[in-house]
Amino acid sequence: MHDISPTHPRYHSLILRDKMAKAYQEGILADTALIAHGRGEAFDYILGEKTNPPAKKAIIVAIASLLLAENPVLSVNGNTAVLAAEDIVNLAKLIPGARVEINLFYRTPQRVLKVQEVLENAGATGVLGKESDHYLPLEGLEGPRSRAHPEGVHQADVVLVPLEDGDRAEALVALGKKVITIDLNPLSRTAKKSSITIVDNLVRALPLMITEMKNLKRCSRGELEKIVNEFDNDYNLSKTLDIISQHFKRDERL
Ligand code: PTJ
Repeated sequence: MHDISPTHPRYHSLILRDKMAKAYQEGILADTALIAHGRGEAFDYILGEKTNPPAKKAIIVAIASLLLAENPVLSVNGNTAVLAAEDIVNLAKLIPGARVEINLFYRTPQRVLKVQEVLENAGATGVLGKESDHYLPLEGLEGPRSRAHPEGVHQADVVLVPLEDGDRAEALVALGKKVITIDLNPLSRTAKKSSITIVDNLVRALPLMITEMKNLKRCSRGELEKIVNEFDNDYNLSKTLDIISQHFKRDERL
């Protein structure tokens, strides 16, 4: 761990980088995880490193959908486990019937075990997608990416997939599932294909989802359904792109 002063202007970003670098050395993360993180950092920078109104809107809709779900599943990869294992566990505990499932893009038995350990150290119980677990293939996908636990993603009606790859997000939507993603890149295929896209850093979005869960738990099913039915993901994404273009216009005037 590098000695980073809390007064450094990029303190929070540097702390996350250190966390990721350490987790990579420990074998929790894939080789390309740090590249994915760097791409996220770049988008976060131009989004102002804050949760913008379209992301707040998507968070509310995501929570309403998770509360309405019959079989909600939170899907976890290496980056999500390293950056937000506790938030994932706490969120899962607040959603009736929610399961947590490990789904790795670069799947190896060693990494599955390490991600499982990270989740269990954060308090997770009954984690699905373990190396010894049964799985069923998801239609439209091949190889390890097609793995889905029979009691998890395979039978889920609503799936939260932070940092998902485009093919998988598309396949899950094609199977009729409501796919919620958290992705800092509003132009990614995942962002475009998902049902509800939260364009925000998952380290900010997940705590806000927990807060929103506590607020929306008081709503009736009818009120939750209204929130979900009124949402237009394409329109919401276009609002995020407006924020990015405003960001560059503002900088032009400097
Ligand atoms: O652990 P594994 O094997 O499942 O691998 C996970 C990664 C993330 C390495 C893998 O899925 C991958 O290569 O992802 P991509 O295709 O690089 O996509 C990552 C997306 O997540 C990019 O669009 C980034 O902008 C975005 N991103 C990165 N960090 C964050 C993020 N979005 C939200 N919060 C972040 N902290």
